[in-house]
Amino acid sequence: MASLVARGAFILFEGVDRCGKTTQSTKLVEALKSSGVNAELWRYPDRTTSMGQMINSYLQSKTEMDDGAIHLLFAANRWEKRAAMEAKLAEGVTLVVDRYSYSGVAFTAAKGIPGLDLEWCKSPEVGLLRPDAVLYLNMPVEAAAARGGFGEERYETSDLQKAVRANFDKLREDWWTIVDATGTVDEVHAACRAVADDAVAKCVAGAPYARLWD
Ligand code: NYM
Repeated sequence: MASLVARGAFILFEGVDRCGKTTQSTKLVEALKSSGVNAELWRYPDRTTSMGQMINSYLQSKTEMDDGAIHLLFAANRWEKRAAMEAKLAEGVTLVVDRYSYSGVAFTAAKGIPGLDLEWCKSPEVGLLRPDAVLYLNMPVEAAAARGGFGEERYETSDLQKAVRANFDKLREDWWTIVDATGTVDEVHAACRAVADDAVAKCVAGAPYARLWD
């Protein structure tokens, strides 16, 4: 049985490319810290590890890789950080995370490779720590693309992003918070801050850990 312990909160940002995740996650960490919450910003893929460097090289189209193999590598990049993540939370550090397993599933399944459907994509993620709160920055792909266009990396095309968005719609769970990401930076931040404060308070009061996809 999961024990009730005071711990940090795991707060996750998800959404299509260019929806504002990096701006909002950075701003949220600054805001939490300035109100005395011990918080850190993490992101996936974590490109600093040797697996992360392989992922980085794939995303930059410097290497090719089988679609199933790169999917498992993205998942393995979360597994290799799992113990460190859990240790941080147990120390009372709140982790604001920019992308996680939901991106992993939404992106690979968007490729439409026979056999690599949502269920297949979820399986290597099962058992990873489940976030305490998901802030899904909801933005139509056209609005995201209008923010300066997609970049040079693999996956940064409107068609793929539309399929990713449709997959996020299928993955959404009722405990997620859907934030209208078309608002101003401050409006979006205020919505995210309220959810984060609530998650932090619940975890300080003692909250069990949950696992994907329970
Ligand atoms: N991505 C990200 C995946 O395909 N699978 C994953 O598990 C994760 C975490 O990598 N286009 C994709 C989504 C992005 C790209 O992310 C890199 P970012 O946030 O642009 O660094």
